[in-house]
Amino acid sequence: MATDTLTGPAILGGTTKTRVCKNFIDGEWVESVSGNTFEDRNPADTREVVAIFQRSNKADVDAAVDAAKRAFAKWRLVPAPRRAEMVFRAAEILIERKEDHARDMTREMGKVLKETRGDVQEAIDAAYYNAGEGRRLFGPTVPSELPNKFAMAVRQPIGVCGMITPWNFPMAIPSWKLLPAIVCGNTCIIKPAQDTPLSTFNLVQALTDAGVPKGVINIVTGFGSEVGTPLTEHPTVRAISLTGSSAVGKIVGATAAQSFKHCSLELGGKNPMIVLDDANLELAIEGGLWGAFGTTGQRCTATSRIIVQKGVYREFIEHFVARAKKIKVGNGLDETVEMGPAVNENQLKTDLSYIEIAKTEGAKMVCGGNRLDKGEYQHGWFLEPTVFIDVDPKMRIAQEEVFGPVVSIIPCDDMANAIEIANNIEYGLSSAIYTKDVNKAFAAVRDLDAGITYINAPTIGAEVHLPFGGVKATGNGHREGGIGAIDFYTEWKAVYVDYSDKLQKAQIDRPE
Ligand code: UN1
Repeated sequence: MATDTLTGPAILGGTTKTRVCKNFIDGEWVESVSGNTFEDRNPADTREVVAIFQRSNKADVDAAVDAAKRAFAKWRLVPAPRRAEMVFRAAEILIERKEDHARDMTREMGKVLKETRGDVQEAIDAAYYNAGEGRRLFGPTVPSELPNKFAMAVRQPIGVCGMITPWNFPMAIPSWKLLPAIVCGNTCIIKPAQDTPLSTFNLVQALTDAGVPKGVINIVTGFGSEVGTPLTEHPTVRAISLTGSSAVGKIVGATAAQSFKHCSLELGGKNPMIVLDDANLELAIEGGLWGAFGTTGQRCTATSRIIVQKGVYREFIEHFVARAKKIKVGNGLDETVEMGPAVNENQLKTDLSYIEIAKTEGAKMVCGGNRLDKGEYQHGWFLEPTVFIDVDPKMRIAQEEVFGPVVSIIPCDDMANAIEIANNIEYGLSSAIYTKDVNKAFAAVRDLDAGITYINAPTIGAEVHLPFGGVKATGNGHREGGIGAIDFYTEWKAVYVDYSDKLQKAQIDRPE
């Protein structure tokens, strides 16, 4: 395969040559200071190099931060509605390029085309939502306790922000971070996951084509220790937003605290779906299959525990397993395929090791469990949809995040027992309950210890205008999406205007 050096990623039209994508710093496509690169390979067929990216280090991060700092001086003064108009235009551009970007994404991370179209759509949704926020950015105006005095609070940008994003939603998650950040007047450096930088390039290209000026968004590609660490340590960077594992979140949080950065951590999940005896069983089965095996189980929100009440337990398993066995696994570019590969060899190894752990613990495997590596599968990282039943909630397979197409089915006695099992876990991102009883549904909303609860729908499928995030080891109290992101990317400034023409003393000048 011939290799060509492009000034930027070829975003439209096919090319037979391997793309070489440079870093994007100060509006220019530049090579890494070290000159080193790495390959982005297709997990469905590792013979294909999707693109080559710069293997960057601290020197590249420093250059990007300098550019972002210079750009901030001007960008913060652009009126927010004008900044937002650029984001709106980017949404329109992404609509035109949706199919190309979805295909790039399927090639770089494996999920099926329907889902990668959904990922691009999520970025479009985020763009429309945040474009609207440019005309709001509301703050409170309150009566002063003193006469002839005006009191209000305004939102101000923070400054230079760093984003570290994962491979599972390679355009949606960068959009959740970049779009509110720039509408609020910040400038950014993004380090996309090394498995999926191309989708971030495609998003940033749309924003650049929509008029976002140079230096406002910079991309530095590479590995966590070489790019993520210097970005998190850099004193000029005032906010860090990470979506990743809880283990990495602990390190990023501790590092960011050293220079008092705003820090938003969106971490792991072990999301429960409860099925009560009175549930619409067909709906619950369909939802469970989508929640567990959609995106090859590689969502923070994936349904990884299905807690089923005893009265319907056997029937649920019988139909769920029969359907799971029929899921068509393969290359996501084939429209008939329902589940793509694991993103890379390491993830596949993790999945397989958890399958072994579960077997050793005594969980009963009734579906899947094997790597697929023959015939059409021989060049990819494919795994069968895997189901364990009769799982004890204390087993590691029921406690730890796998991030693969592996689901544990756990029996429960009643609603109280189901909630106890659901909550007795380190994480708290998403949760779901299937029941026709409105009283039980609302009690579950109150009692499930998670940032998201679905009634009669699986644990996946959050929309961009509501808060996204979780409790306990899933995060540190911030939310993405909706107004939560605006809160994260702004600093409040309280403003008092005294028009009395005399010194007035708050808390002291009071009528007796
Ligand atoms: C993630 O898995 O990190 O709610 C994000 C969902 C998607 C986003 C998932 N809209 O499943």
